[in-house]
Amino acid sequence: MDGQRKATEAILFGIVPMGDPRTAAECLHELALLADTAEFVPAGCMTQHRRHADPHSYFGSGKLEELTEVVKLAHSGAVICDDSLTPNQGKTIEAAVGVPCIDRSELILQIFGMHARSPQAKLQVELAALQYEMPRLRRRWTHLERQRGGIGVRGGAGEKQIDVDRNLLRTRISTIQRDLKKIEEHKEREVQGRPDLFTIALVGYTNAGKSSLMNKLTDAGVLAENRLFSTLDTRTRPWRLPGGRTVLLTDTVGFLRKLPHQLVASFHATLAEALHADLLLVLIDGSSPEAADQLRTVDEVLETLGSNSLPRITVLNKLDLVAERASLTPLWQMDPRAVPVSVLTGEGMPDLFAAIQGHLASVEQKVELLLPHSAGALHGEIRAKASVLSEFYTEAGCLMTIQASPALLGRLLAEGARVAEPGDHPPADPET
Ligand SMILES: Nc1nc2c(ncn2[C@@H]2O[C@H](COP(=O)(O)OP(=O)(O)OP(=O)(O)O)[C@@H](O)[C@H]2O)c(=O)[nH]1
Ligand SMILES: [Mg+2]
Repeated sequence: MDGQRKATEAILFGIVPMGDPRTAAECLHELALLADTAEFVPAGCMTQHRRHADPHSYFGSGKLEELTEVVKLAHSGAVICDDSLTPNQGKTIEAAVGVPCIDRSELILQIFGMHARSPQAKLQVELAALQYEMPRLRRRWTHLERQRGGIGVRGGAGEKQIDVDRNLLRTRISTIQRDLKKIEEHKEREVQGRPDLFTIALVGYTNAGKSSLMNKLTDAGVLAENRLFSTLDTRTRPWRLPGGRTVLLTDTVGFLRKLPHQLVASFHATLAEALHADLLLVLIDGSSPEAADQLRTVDEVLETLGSNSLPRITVLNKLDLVAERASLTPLWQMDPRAVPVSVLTGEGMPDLFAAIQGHLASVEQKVELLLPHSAGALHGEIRAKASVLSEFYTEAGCLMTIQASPALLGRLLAEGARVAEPGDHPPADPET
């Protein structure tokens, strides 16, 4: 990032439901975080109580005049809207306030653009940005022509240029879609080639602590910081559960209220990869006043992705910042089995492990196997992939009581293990 660049001061604005008792700053708190992450300096907040946005100007005309006054007084360089604006609304607002108007989608796209690292994430962000740009080309050009009006630009040049630009965008969009398809096919093969380990995906609201939990449980060393959308890439690492068994843990991009649909669409493959999981850990910042809204948003996004029927454990993180446990009551009403933890202090982690083990016990089968000496090579694999509840060596081989997925059991039986029979047990010692 250019250290010389002076951050632009921006006035934040948005519509709130009639009767919402919160202050403008409280209502726009998340937008302020987004603006800050995108390196704007939030310099003021303005809200209007309305049932619906004005289709032409978003705010009503009186309120828009007020916003214009504030922009002038504060010498702000931009205004940032809490919602996605239609191209027409954006144009009307810019004409009134006289500085660039950035809407929520554009802001989120900028942040994704700043944080994208892998070729896949970069392409996904570019695709979403181009799709966002397409219907707005006209606005950009009328804007440019107005700015350059005094220096002899002939009328209508923009119109032709819009057609040229639109064609360029279409070509670029199809190239990106083709490149992404190749990357996705490659990743799909990678996922299919994974060993048959139980897979847990960390999903949830952005900044809830997913990457911090991943780092705590594995040696992933992924970036975890107090910014929105630090993680844009899916990363999968083995995690040795207490007891020695290994599962796979996947960290991925966070969710957010009013996420631009272009982004959800273009990150669909990344999210779908994460959602190839056997269990979801849904992380929420339990200390946030908006935790219940965060949980609802995560539900909505999972539903959009067709993944709301996957088994899940809700995790209420940042318990160290929760002053009164009673404040978690609304969340427990939404999910009575939600587990409160603090990834930072470790509080509640044993409860989370117990909840995961409990889930495993409910979906896996418990059997006693005899592993004959001839199939001894399977021993290491069983220890890594299944929960071993007891183990006993006899003359015929190793008697193991294990808990494993039906798929793994099927394979073990096909490769030489067999279900133990009463005769496999050594006779009881008459002395005892
Ligand atoms: N106080 C407190 N802070 C935490 C805890 N867990 C994580 N954090 C902090 O919360 C911030 C966000 O953590 P991340 O792990 O990056 O969150 P994430 O869910 O991966 O976020 P994105 O990748 O941006 O969606 C970081 O500053 C962490 O240090 C916790 O239990 N308590
Ligand atoms: Mg993260």
